[in-house]
Amino acid sequence: MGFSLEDWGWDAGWADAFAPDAALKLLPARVAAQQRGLLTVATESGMRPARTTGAMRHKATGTADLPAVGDWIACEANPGEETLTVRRILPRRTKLSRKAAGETLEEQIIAANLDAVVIMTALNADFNLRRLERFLAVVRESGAEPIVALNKADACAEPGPYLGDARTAAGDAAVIAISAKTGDGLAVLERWIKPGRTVGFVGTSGVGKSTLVNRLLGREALKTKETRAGDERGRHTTTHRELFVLDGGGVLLDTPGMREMAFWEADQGFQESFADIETLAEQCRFKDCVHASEPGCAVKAAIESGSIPAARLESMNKLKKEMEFQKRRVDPAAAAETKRQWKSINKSLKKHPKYKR
Ligand SMILES: Nc1nc2c(ncn2[C@@H]2O[C@H](COP(=O)(O)OP(=O)(O)OP(=O)(O)O)[C@@H](O)[C@H]2O)c(=O)[nH]1
Ligand SMILES: [Mg+2]
Ligand SMILES: [Zn+2]
Repeated sequence: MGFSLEDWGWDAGWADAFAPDAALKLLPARVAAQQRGLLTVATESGMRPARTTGAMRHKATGTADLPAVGDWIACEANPGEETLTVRRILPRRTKLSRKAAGETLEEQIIAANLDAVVIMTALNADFNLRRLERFLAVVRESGAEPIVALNKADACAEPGPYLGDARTAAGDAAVIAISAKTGDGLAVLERWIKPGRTVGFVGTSGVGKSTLVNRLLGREALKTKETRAGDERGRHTTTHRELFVLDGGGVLLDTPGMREMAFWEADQGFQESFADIETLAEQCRFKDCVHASEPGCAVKAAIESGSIPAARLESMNKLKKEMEFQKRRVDPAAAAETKRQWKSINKSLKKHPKYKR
């Protein structure tokens, strides 16, 4: 098999970004996999191991300053050694992040430089609209295009209602029903998979991400495993993130199942995700309407008429609260500002004669 960086998504833009590193005789590479501290990177001369320096790790203020899967990096070759040393990360075009699981307040980069992200759920007990909304906001925030794929259509008697709900939540993002098992719907998905583009697959364990990546690759590159009978839960079969190059062009990223997609930063992605409600809110009588019990609330009216599901406003409020909580923890200035805003919202609400709680 021939090997070229173009297969891995290298283009004129990356070459420009790399120009200062080229002058220093560094080598361009893309992080294809990461297992603990060790990176596997694609270079002009094939796959090689790479590591960061102690100095780079010491200077890093968080994981965002260290290479992640999908990153383009500038490396130094060490005479007589296979392992490269990472010198610089080229500025990222997109960055898919979440808050690391658990109590720690740390950003976890899932992947860098994805052009599109397929949010997968299965058409069974795994389907969860709230989770889907959260994934959509996070993917939008990353800068990559979200696509919602409802997998296992072959095993679902009535996909219609799922599709309807998913379309309401997805807004302008594409929603498709597919079967990684039979191949149904994959032709549509292939619209996003093109030479020079990188597409990631995310979703909870057992939805069929690795089965789908195998099918698209046309070989069994990844292990897959049956879900538990009864609740359809997966067994966390995939344990690391890895990029794969397709014969026909395009790069795919398989990821381990993620149940949690806690926000790191998602202002922009959040607004895009709830654009329908945000637009309606412009017609509310009060500029600061929180769509609770204010008179002249256009959002409440839309809910009563059935054009917006009540659950959608609920999840919007819930996600907003979580996002603001997260922001306050990370940024004290934002904390003060949110407090000031809510104070004035509450004040104007209380001044209104019809306000009652
Ligand atoms: N009926 C049906 N089963 C599928 C389909 N896609 C995947 N499966 C099955 O679902 C199970 C889980 O598939 P995996 O590909 O391992 O799931 P995964 O999302 O990679 O799971 P993790 O690696 O744990 O995150 C396997 O038994 C697959 O054969 C499909 O379209 N239809
Ligand atoms: Mg898997
Ligand atoms: Zn309102």
